[in-house]
Amino acid sequence: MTVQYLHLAEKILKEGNDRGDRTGTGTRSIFGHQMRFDMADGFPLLTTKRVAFRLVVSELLWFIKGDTNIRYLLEHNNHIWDEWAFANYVQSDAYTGPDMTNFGLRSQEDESFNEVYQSQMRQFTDRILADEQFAAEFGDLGNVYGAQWRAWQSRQGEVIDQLKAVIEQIKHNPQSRRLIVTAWNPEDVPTAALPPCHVLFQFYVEEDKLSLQLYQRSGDLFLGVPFNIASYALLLHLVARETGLKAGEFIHSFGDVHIYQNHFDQIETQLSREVKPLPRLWLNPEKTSIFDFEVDDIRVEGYEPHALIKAPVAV
Ligand code: UFP
Repeated sequence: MTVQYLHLAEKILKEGNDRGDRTGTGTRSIFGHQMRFDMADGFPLLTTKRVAFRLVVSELLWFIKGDTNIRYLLEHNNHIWDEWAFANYVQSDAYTGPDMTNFGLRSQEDESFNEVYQSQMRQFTDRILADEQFAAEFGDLGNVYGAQWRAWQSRQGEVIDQLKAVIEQIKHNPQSRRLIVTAWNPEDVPTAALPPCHVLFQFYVEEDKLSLQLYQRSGDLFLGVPFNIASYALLLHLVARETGLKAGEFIHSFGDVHIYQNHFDQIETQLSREVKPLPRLWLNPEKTSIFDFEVDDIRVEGYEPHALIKAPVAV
């Protein structure tokens, strides 16, 4: 798995186009790529740097629950969606603190601004945890994955549970070519803070094996992609458990897959590291339904990666 990832990194560095991007950081990117990970080879968690699997788990369970409020994530000490909720908050009339315009880039470039930002952010997340009403107003991210997967609003005013429906279809109509969950809703795109990066996924059943293919429209190879691979591989395992099938392949298809200019050194560090064996996934054997899993029911065993590599996130 790590070899395919490093191969993609080399391909982007060698063949990619240097481009400006929405965040103002600049990337090197290619368009269109596919990786295939056979779950029989081990759980695809990158070994050339440590990936925070516990964050993958709580985020995925948050999606599966249909939750869209960052409060659940904060309760599990997961801060990966904080910036998006904070951005809504600082743009609202309720926010009266120091100017936070363009906080993502400024916090990376200006150390004194970064201190002010970190302090405002801490106050914000503390209040989400402590104050239920504040959380309801400013912790909710609206139409993000949880809502699209579990509570898609139809034109007729009905609510469609795509995840439940696709699981039913896998169980009762496994040869279907329509085993799809989509997060991309054109109606929401103009107003979404972050339109879905994982646009759509499809299942395929062959004998006793379940496979999953994801189409990711945009992938940050260093920070986002290792996380995304682990997340969808875990989703595949959970749906396989629920449907009584074996986890087969996770196929990862990309649109624009890129390396940010300020991640080049970190990628080079990874390329210089030796690949290690993949870990195994442990799922609590007492749980069968995907909707019953909690964070303690899921872990990886035998994960001994190289050390964490830090890098700025483009917001
Ligand atoms: N990104 C990922 N994976 C994710 C996620 C975001 O790689 O799961 F939510 C990256 C891709 C891109 C940026 O670098 O975040 C989103 O920006 P844009 O919407 O302009 O593609």
